[in-house]
Amino acid sequence: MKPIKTKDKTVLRSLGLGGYFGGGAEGMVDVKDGKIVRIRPMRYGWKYKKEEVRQWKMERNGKTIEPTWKSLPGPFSLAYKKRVYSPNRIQFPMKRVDWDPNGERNTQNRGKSKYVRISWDEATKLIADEIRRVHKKYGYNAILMQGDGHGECKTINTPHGHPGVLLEYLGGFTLQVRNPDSWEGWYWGAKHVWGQGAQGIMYPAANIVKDTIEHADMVLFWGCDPETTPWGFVGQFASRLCYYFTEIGIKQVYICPDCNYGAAIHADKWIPVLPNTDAALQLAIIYMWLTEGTYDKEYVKTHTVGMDKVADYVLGKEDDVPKTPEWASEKCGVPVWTIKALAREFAAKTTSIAHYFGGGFIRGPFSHEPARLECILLGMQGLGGPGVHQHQFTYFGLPRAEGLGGTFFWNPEIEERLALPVLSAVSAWQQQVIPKTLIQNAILSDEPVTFRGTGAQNALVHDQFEHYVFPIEEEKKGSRIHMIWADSPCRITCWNYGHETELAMQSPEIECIVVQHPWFENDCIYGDIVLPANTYMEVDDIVTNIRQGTMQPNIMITEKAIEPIGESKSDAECVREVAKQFEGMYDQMTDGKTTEDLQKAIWGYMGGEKLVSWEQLKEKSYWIYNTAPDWEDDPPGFREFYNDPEKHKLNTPTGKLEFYSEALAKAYPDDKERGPIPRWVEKSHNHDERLSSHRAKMFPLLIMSNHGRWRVHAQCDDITWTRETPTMKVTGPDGYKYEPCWMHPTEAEKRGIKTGDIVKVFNERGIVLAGAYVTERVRPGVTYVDHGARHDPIKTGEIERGGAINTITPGAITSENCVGQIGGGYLVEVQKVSGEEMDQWRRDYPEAFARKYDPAAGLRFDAWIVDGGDK
Ligand SMILES: Nc1nc2c(c(=O)[nH]1)N[C@H]1C(S)=C(S)[C@@H](COP(=O)(O)OP(=O)(O)OC[C@H]3O[C@@H](n4cnc5c(=O)[nH]c(N)nc54)[C@H](O)[C@@H]3O)O[C@H]1N2
Ligand SMILES: Nc1nc2c(c(=O)[nH]1)N[C@H]1C(S)=C(S)[C@@H](COP(=O)(O)OP(=O)(O)OC[C@H]3O[C@@H](n4cnc5c(=O)[nH]c(N)nc54)[C@H](O)[C@@H]3O)O[C@H]1N2
Ligand SMILES: [Mo]
Repeated sequence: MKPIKTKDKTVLRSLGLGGYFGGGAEGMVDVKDGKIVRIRPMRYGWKYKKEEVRQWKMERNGKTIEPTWKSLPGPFSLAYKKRVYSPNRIQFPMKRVDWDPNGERNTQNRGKSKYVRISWDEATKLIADEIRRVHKKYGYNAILMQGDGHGECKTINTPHGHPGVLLEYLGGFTLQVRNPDSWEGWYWGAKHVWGQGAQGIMYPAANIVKDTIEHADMVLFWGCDPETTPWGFVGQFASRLCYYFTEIGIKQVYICPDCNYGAAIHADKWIPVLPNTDAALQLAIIYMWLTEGTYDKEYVKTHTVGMDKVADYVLGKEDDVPKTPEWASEKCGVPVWTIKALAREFAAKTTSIAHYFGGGFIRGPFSHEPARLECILLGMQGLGGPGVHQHQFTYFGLPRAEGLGGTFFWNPEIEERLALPVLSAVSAWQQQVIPKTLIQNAILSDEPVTFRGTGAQNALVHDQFEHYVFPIEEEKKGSRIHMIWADSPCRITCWNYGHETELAMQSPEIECIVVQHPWFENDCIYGDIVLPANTYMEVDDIVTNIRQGTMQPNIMITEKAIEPIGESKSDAECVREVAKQFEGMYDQMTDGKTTEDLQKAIWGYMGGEKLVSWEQLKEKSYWIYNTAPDWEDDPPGFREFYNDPEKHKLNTPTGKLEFYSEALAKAYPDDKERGPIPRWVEKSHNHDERLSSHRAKMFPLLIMSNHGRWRVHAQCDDITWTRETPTMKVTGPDGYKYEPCWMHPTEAEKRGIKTGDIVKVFNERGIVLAGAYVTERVRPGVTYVDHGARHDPIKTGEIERGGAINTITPGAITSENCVGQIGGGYLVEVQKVSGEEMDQWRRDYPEAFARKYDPAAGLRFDAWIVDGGDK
């Protein structure tokens, strides 16, 4: 009997969704009859034998850990065909039905009115005409390019930023600078203590995994879920590492408001803390160490500055308030005896702290304070010594690969030669810039917007001392925003105060909004002209799976799996089509290079020729890097500084760990939120978000907003398989799949709420509907809704049905001189939505409830098209 043919071909993919920094979570995609039939983990041995690749191994107590010979992608990666074939895919170019560039633009109807299909020709002509008009009337800085964000791990067809390449050739544009959203606290805080690393995390971080395995007794997972967030970019190796920690006897303590997925499996102890109160807990630990004398006094003397000032504050000499465990317990909700036990255990055991990035711990109001306090905690216990590190867990710290320099994207020469958007949000700098957290202010406020520091992700620390203003002077072609071109349209569901963003998008000042996107979701519904972009499955490309958390760094030539869906084109092609409308621009954009030319060039920049021939790479379609033979010689983390702080200075003004920052004291003497030493800030003119506030009488719960286990931010909210999971969506009595809102049984009972009820989460900034999920896995005093659920407005700027919780996050930045955003740790109330209230909304906003909706995948693309698009 002939075997059944289950596939015509298999192609490789990076299934990570981190975007252009290089991929991970590799997989194999099987295609039959032009359709993706399944996605499997990658077998690294597909075309190579294990002996051909040099691998690393680590050992303690005779037990070993090494990379697996099969990739470990997360569930949404393996389910990604559902995303490719989502009913939510944009099939053709469109125009908003009541947007007329020669007549009424009806900007107030953005987010409400539907769309009509237009041809590629018409769409590109409309866009080019608008660019010319806006340039003539206001100048090129009147166009804002929103091109940052994560996304599929393509390189040539990379998501985000292609429009910037064209706009730059046409004169320039206003750059939306992406604030360091993943790292707010580290960036605005820790950088001033240990100086190192662009984003402010501990860096260098070579070999800290090995050093921790060999020397640590305990790891504190402080705002860290190794069973969830490693999935988004690199896959599940972190999980293996945690099991291994247990096997070799490393104690794992989880400090977080929820018993998160990592805690549920690996924790020896879970310490449920209230959101954004970690600073109180940390100060009490310092208090215990100071009063019991249990810290490394010699190290503090030789490696740090400012311990005396911190001690004065902690012991109450500065403000008459000793930061005792009793003081802290009231604020952070952790029992006094637990604080004491944690402080003593931390001092007695060789301890590292692990984050993936840090969660709400470093993304709340004043997040620079807990971040700086962590540097002090580690500093007081001999940071850099054996087993004492900060882990950005598995992100950095695995063994070095041979021949792997930087990534292709970090080479500044490439940008020009290949005309690719090289980290557009980071390095394609423009004269006029506006931080992403301040876009609404830039549009809605009549006053110029001023800010200290841009928040650019790889900016050096001096940027935080610069004074900026938007718009820049008229002589320098400064202008307010009158047109937006967005290829990462999820500001509403991922950034600060989304309801205000909705209103900004409806401003008559914004005469034209162009969006290009594979899926019709989130901010797309505020666009005037829509271009259909396609997915990684539909293009030829090359990808470098070399993130530091990748256990088998490799590079892949990736052949397209399927033909483009509908009339979609790649992000690069979308922009090139518009370029055709400008004399000579198409040729300038492509420079006559084919995809293979670009693949070859990128491989060349990666140092390819020295590693493997182009012919072999093409034939096998992937290459696995060897572990560097001398990887064990890399000093772990801050070891050199630990050994000799005079010879190996840190990148701070004094070269030491600056518990007290003279630079901050001088630049911002009146800053009550980020002073020269980290403090507990109860409230400020920016944020009044503590349970002690009078606002807490109305909004008595602190909200936590994590990164979705079943999504990557706004991505993958429409995957039918994962939507069946009760922690991904809660099916309401009306059949709509609501975003889960976690509550402790005691809090739910007080409010008469049961699992499955439709609830509203609200504060002064608006209402978000959700589905109640009652569980003891979250502590009392807290409610928890992930960020990133798909925006489905009932009333623009006020009521949200899809669960996009960021519509009600604070609009205010991290603190006065830090343009970071707030993700969690603010006040809300949760109430059950009565049938009456729902009926009233149905009567008041019938069009919002009439949209075509498929519970399995959510809102459909055709919900937004006049006559469902069949014309
Ligand atoms: N409440 C709260 N909010 C948060 C956070 C939090 O912890 N809590 N975390 C913050 C953090 S750390 C981050 S990184 C941000 C995430 O914010 P983003 O990085 O902006 O979010 P993503 O949804 O990953 O991706 C951006 C958009 O790109 C789209 N996209 C994907 N692939 C492609 C492509 O090939 N082409 C085009 N044109 N588009 C594509 C996606 O569908 C999505 O709309 O959210 C921040 N917001
Ligand atoms: N599946 C999945 N993977 C992802 C992403 C995704 O969206 N989905 N996003 C990617 C991106 S861009 C980033 S930046 C990283 C983010 O990675 P992280 O920053 O690690 O992710 P979070 O989910 O925000 O937070 C981690 C944990 O912090 C805890 N936490 C929340 N608030 C507090 C608090 O106030 N105090 C303390 N002590 N703990 C708190 C929660 O238990 C939460 O599980 O993940 C990446 N990977
Ligand atoms: Mo992030």
